[in-house]
Amino acid sequence: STRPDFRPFDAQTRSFVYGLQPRAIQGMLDFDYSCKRDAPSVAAMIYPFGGHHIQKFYWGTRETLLPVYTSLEEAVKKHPEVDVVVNFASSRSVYSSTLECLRHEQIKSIALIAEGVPERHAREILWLAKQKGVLIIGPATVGGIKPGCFRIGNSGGMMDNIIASKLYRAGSVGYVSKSGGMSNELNNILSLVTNGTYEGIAIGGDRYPGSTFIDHLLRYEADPECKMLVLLGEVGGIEEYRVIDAVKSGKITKPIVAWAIGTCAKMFTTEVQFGHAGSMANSDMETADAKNRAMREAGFIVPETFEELPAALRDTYERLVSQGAIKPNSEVDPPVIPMDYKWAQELGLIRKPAAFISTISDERGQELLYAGMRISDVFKEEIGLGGVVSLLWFKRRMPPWATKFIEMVLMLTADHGPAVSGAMNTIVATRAGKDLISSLASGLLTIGSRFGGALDEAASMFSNARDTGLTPREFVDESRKANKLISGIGHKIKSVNNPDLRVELVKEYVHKNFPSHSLLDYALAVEKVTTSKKDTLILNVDGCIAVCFVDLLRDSGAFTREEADEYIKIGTLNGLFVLGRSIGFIGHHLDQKRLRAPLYRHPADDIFINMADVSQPRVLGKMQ
Ligand code: Q5B
Repeated sequence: STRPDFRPFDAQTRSFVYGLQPRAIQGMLDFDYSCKRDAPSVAAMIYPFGGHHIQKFYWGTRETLLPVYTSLEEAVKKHPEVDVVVNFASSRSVYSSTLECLRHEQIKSIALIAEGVPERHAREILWLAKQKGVLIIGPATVGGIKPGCFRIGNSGGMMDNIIASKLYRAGSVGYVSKSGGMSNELNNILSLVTNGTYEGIAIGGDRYPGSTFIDHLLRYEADPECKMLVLLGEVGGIEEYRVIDAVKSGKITKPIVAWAIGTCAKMFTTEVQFGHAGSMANSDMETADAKNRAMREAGFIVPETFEELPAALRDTYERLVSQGAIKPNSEVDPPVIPMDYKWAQELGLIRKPAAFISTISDERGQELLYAGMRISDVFKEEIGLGGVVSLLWFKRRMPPWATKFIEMVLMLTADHGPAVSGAMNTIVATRAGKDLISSLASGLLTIGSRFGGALDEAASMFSNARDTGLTPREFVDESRKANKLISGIGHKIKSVNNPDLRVELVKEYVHKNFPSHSLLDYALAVEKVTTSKKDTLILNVDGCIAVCFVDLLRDSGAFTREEADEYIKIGTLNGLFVLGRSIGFIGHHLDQKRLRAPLYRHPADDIFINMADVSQPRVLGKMQ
């Protein structure tokens, strides 16, 4: 890099962000855009898990893509211009990831955001970085900001704060503090009483920061663009005294305004540990009062109270302007950065119609809700699978006899052997090597008007016939005249003489438990007519469940008549067979897998192949 050592960040600085931190990165890119940078300051993210991929970010009003690498190794090869790492690794992994950064010569500055880094690790990092001439900022810091150039992570706060503190363009004041929060306060004060921040670094509150006050103040001293220094120290430690020595020895000559926070510590009868790990006075000279006194004596500009700090800054700044040392630039407006949708919504500035409406379940709160019922109550009240179906399908709790009926239906329809269409398809798909979901779907897709999917039509045919006053015989005759099979009637193998016991069980349950079963009675009367013609034309399992469900919907007291009719109209009842039979199809899939069943090929002698009636293709035009 062509940057001088005292200026680690400029408008060309490019960085890696270690860790998946999309919000922080978006903040950095928004800052860059407000500074009118040519290119985003983040070149890539490093995230060892989840594979190499790309992520999308806003660049002003448009979007841009950033790569995510799984190793720093790969990232440095691809981006030789990057010399800064903003390391968001946790306290557990910050040590190893920082050592990895230090192995790459091109990395010249590393900001460590993690809090709670073991002091031993911090000291080792610090020692190694010194050997290699790498600047470490942190740990336990938001980082710092170089207005108009570069923002470390979340430094400077939200974009409205950045704009209000004019951080999109450089001022003349370089500051150093421990706390990120106080840095924001300084940015604000400096924008009000001076031409603003030139660079601000929060070194972090730990006892062993990677760089200290003096490191940054010496940089500012060397940087001709920085005209005035600010030191915001605090109770605890002796770092301020190193700055005092530098001022006394003439290493620092630029005007320096300073304040040590924590003067209130003397109001407590015992030693007080403030927010930062290092902010406790272990001797008299570590108190804020002693530091303020010593700094004042050394020629720093130190106000009497923190409240007077802005006035001291203003006086110093105005003096430098009047001396011609600072020549304030004319203000430029930053480009408008669109507000994030979520933020605007939180502020109540915008509204948007929802693309979906959903009314059956809600997982957003502390507890999952099924139609308003807490999942813990689902179990406390033992509503069973039938109760869950009644909540999620019908959005209400049905009486126990009705939810038990739903469970009975699911159990009865769970399987009917391997020979039925759906089971066959499942088995063939499984044997062709398909997975569980594909094999299940293959079976489910056979459910139709002839097999298993006759419930809805049976419900509507029988109820319409009965509601319009047709006698069972008239219904059968009219259907025949219309050339229409009655849904819910007929079975391939079951008959009057070989009754379907499933149907018998349903009838028995309904007779015993339902308040009324008028449509079942009607359907049984229809069955009498159809079986007198052919004994396989029984009320089959689909038909029996369907008519009983109509009785349930109409007479359980849980639905209005309109609601009951609506459920029949929108097609609800085939869902019972689909849900129940899924159990069996999954069973068939697992069975075939367990059996290691090979690919199935249907025997050719079982297929009558006859192409005698295939017409010859017509020849169009002349054949050569
Ligand atoms: N005829 C079920 O047909 C079947 C008639 C009818 C008036 C009818 C047929 C049918 C309606 C659909 C239905 C659900 C295809 C069935 C199920 C689940 C299952 C399956 C399992 C399980 C059977 C012979 C003569 C002909 C026809 C007349 C037939 N059905 N008349 N209304 N509904 N039913 N499906 O045996 O004069 O000789 O020409 O479509 O309810 O899927 O276990 O297998 O749990 O998995 O092949 O139980 O009834 O009879 O078509 O040769 O007809 O009866 O017009 O008269 P078949 P066909 P004709 S339960």
